[in-house]
Amino acid sequence: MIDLGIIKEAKVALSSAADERAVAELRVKYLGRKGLVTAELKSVGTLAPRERAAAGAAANKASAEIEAAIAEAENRLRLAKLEQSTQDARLDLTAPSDVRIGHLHPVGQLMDEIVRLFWQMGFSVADGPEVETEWYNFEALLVGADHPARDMQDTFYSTTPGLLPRTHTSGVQVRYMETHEPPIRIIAPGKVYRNEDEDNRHLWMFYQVEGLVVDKGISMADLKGTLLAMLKGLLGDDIGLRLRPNFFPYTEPSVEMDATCIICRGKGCRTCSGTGWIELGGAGMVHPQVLRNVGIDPHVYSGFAFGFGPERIALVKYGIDDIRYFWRPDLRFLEQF
Ligand code: FA5
Repeated sequence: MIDLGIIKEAKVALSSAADERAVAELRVKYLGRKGLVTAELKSVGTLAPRERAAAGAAANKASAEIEAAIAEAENRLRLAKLEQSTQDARLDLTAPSDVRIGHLHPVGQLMDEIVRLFWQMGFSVADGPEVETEWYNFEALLVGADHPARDMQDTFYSTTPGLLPRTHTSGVQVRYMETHEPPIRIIAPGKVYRNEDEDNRHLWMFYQVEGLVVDKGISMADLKGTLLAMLKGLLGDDIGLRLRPNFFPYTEPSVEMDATCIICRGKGCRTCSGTGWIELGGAGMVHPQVLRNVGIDPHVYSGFAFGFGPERIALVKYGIDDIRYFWRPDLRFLEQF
């Protein structure tokens, strides 16, 4: 008959086994081919018949209990291993690191400044789709398919008829007026796309900020005051501003706004093509027909609109001579802002 002390001894040894190897050795010692319990099982056959049943049952019980103790030991070791690996993988927030902290892109910083400035003047921000319909990009702004003004902006066309990457943000004016009653006072910042050859002042993808004010009694003086407030707020009081007559089909009269070239201080250089001025945007009084098209009575309401390029303002603000720097992934440039 098996000595019950063997079970006890095996359980104690298994409960303190330090690793998988120790458990495997204990399995061999008790349950292996020449193991202590195996020997007892084998010896059952040599016993007197009346002793065999009890001795066999005792040896089987010992085998099952030691098997269970082995499984328990293996489980305990597996959990300890898992615990250790999660400890090892824990993130040490105090460990020294050479991670470089990023910041907003210079054009993004300027956009935030522009939005804040207009917010202070009571404007809210409107949005429109970058893939625009020809209707909102052109027709609703009185630029029909055969209108010569289609050539004013080099357009990318898409393979889907009637849709294009917008060439300017002016379509947002129409979208907004269709769904809102005057008084209206919004800006609409966003990306625009033109089929342009890039040079030091031209990009094929750039930002514009559209502005629109519609109310009773709005005049050219309000437009001029708003543009001057914006440019002085962004560029400082010593920047010279020039408004000169221009043409846009959707504004009448129309103006172009220029700022003194900061590189040459008005003397004329490569950046300003020798003129001393940098074109920042276009503007004008909203054409009465544009108002009529969206159901606003031009006898009751009038409005002004403008659209300018923040990258061009950034050129003047930071004294940079090439607009292409902004969208090149060159950290030596971008880290300066
Ligand atoms: C327009 O896009 C008109 N929609 C502006 C407008 C709005 C007029 C509302 C009247 C009423 P223009 O094509 O001139 O106009 O572009 C406006 C400004 O976008 C330019 O003055 C310039 O600042 C910027 N811009 C134009 N083309 C580029 C370009 N290729 N790269 C960078 N900036 C550009």
